[in-house]
Amino acid sequence: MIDLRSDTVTKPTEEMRKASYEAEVGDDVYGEDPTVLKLEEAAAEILGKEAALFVTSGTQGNQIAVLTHTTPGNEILLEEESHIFYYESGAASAFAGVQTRTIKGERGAMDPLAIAAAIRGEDQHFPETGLICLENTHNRAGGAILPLENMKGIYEIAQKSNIPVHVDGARLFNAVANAPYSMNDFTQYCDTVQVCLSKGLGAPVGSIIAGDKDFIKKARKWRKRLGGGLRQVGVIAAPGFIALTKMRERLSEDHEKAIELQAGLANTKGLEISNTVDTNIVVVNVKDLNVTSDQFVSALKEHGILAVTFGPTLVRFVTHYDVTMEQIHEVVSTVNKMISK
Ligand code: TLP
Repeated sequence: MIDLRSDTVTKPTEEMRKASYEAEVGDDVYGEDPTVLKLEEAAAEILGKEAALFVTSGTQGNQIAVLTHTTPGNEILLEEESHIFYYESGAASAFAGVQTRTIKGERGAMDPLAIAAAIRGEDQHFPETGLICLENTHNRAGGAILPLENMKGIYEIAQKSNIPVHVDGARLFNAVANAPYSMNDFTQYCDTVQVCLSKGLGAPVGSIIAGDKDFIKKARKWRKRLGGGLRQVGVIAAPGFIALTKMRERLSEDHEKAIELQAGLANTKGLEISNTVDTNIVVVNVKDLNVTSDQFVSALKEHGILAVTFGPTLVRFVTHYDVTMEQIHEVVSTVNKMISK
């Protein structure tokens, strides 16, 4: 099987497995796991924030951020197809008791003026706007990189109203790899950020949230409340450290594979590429084949290729460390044969 369902499917490298075996560990709830402390310190530095916290997943990191920044009854602003709104099982309302207000984006980017208009004024009828969430790269916008200017515009508006900005940066390293900007360029325009170690970076488990010391102190308590205070967790922080320090440089290879896949599939009769490929995601529209995305995904599976549905006629392919350029070529030729049958 060639698995292009997500960049979450990568298996830990030999070096990661070895690091896990050899990791120095301690009880992290007591703050005594040296491997976790090393990871958190390195992450804070790389993300340009005062402090960082190792959490179990991207979803947990985002939800801890929502919980830490808001109080029940607040309203949070987020893009209408953002992961926090679309794919986190309603967690923000279930846990934080906040109301979500979505704003339509253009390739994932919300207009700062729309944000300004959505911020609530002083009125007893209104909820308070407690948080603005951005997503970079934007998953459902096909891995689109949020322009730095857009982040800046939103952050300036947020600051004027004293509203924190959280970035779901599950794939922010992909943005850095393909944009003429550094990590700090991006993270200067947010108060807190979540990055996944277990996507393009290849770690088996884990995410990082980062922000100022006060935020991380409160976030640590929310992590504990959610049952995310782990013990000798250096065994998973060790592969996370390798992901963070050694796997960022190669993300552009995944982007090259995505461009190659897009070019190959664009030449396939009946398929239409529905996104501009900025990073490692290719979204294909199969409507001209008169099939649904479910039917197309099932047919792909019979031919040894895994992808996911992304809408009634949309199919998502994600490139990653565990798929080679040769396999990308194989996918293109298999899809061509499959369609021309
Ligand atoms: N995304 C997954 C699925 O949940 C859809 C995927 O295969 O793309 N933020 C963003 C932008 C994400 O894409 C994801 C995962 C998360 C957060 C959540 O991360 P995990 O899966 O670690 O909870």
